[in-house]
Amino acid sequence: MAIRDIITVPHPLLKQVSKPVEGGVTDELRALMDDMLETMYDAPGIGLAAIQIGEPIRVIVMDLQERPDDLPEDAPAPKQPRYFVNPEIIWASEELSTYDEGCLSVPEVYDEVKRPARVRLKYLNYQGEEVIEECDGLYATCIQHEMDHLNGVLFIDHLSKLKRDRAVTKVKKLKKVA
Ligand code: K1U
Ligand code: ZN
Repeated sequence: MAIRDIITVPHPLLKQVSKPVEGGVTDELRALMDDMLETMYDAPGIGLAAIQIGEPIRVIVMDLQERPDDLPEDAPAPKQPRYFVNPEIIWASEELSTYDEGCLSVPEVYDEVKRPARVRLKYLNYQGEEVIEECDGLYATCIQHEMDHLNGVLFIDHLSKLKRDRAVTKVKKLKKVA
């Protein structure tokens, strides 16, 4: 496994639409998903799309780092990795929910985005099996944010032009001092 570099705005790849995975879930693809997960944990983040490490294919990893109620305060959250190959949203609720989103490709910028509160998903998992499931809460928010990445859309594209331009300028400045 390896930690890969995460690309940040205004990298042109972040605007690219990612291609579906052909030929199912192979060992090579699982190795890429392992790298993505390690990169996401290292960042740290709760989701990552393959395009964020420069791979324009429709693959997402996620771990919402939910803590069971009975877990001692000093214990780390148990790992609950999720893998999505060729994910599709097959239904979205009319009801919306708002979340203060962040993005590893737009570091240190957070803002509210309104999205459908519940979605039904279809995807292939780590074993290459087809899964259909409904989700809500942070899971629904995060999968929609990551699916936006697969379509070349960033959370700042849901904001005003003024806020978007400010976000890009802030990241450019951060990179200059790093
Ligand atoms: O860049 C990304 O796509 C990952 C992004 C996912 C996300 C966060 C919030 C709402 C929607 C999607 C992040 O993980 S940003 C970092 C973050 O949220 C976080 C980091 C450490 C602990 C907990 C959360
Ligand atoms: Zn993101």
